[in-house]
Amino acid sequence: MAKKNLNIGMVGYGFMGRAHSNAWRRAANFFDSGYQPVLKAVAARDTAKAQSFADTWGYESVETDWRKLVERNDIDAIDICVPNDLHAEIAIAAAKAGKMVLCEKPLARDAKEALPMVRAVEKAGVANTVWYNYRRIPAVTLIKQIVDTGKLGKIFHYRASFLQDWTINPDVPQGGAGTWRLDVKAAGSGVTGDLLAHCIDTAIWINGGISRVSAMTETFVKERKNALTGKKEKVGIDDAAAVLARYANGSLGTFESTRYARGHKALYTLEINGERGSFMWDLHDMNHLKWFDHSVEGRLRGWTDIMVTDGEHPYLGKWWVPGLVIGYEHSFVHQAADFLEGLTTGRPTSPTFREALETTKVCDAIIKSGQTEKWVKVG
Ligand code: SOE
Repeated sequence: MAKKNLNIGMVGYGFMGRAHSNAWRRAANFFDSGYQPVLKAVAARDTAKAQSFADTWGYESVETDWRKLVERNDIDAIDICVPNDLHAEIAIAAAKAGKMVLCEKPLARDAKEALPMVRAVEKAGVANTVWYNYRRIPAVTLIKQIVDTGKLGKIFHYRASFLQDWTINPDVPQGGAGTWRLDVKAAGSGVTGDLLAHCIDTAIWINGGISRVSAMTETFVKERKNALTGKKEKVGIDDAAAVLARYANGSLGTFESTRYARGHKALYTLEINGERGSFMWDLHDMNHLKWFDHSVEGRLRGWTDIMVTDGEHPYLGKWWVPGLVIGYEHSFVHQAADFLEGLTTGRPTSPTFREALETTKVCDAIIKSGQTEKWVKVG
């Protein structure tokens, strides 16, 4: 069957621009669908850097204004890889122009900003998704598949944390290309929108909706130099967050994220405990999954270490042979591949903008609870 071209217009060329470009390049090599992604154009303000990015990744052309990209007739999908404060304007313009929209996480700085984005893609009837990539690590997808079968029985707990240590030094600036995540105007929030959002997305996907939260948040470094102006400014982001949560299914959640856990670079861990079994997983050992099955005979019962590389495991049948591992970048390839499959079958690619709005609502509730020191209802 002849494949249709899917012409991608990438906005941004940073860390995520590379992760997404790599995903588009590889998805159709490893996964079947009716579409062939074509890296048509990249938009960024700095022409020289955009051109060098285009040359490295094989984009056919360069625009210095994302608006030009959105107007182009030869672009089918806009992929947004710029700081959070630009997501809404670009996504809404792209949807209005009839383009499919893929947006890097979090959807927006808060739910108020995200809601018009949801409405815009729904009104335009265009395919849309938010890149919450960790769901698509095979071990994590496997947890979802098994929980969905009911094998764990009643769920009591779902806990997750995402720990880093890169902002402990007070000389790290806020604002600017590499450090916009520390500037509340650009990012919307700190670790809550940047790291905890990943944990919340996966939690909702596996264990269902979160109804209430109680959070403790802290900003350890109160002032930082702005990388653009050179002036010291008050820091508006949360550096750390610890959260208690109640799920709609009656289970309890605990979440933690910080950029002040010395020694941890990107330690995402999650655990789910049910009546009949539990799963434990962490990103530093991402191809392994710990499984406890209480139905096993008492003498042999214990934590099992599953190496998730078999052809029967999610996505792995498309890669190498059992025992050969995959990495971080594959989670993005899987998301691109799922999007292409969604276009082929007509099924939306989760999380859609509407689904990702739920995560943003939980993040908003966490920030509000941290500020008020009270339980906050989500939404
Ligand atoms: C921040 O350091 C960051 O790059 C996040 O922005 C990503 O979403 C996360 O996956 C890794 O950490």
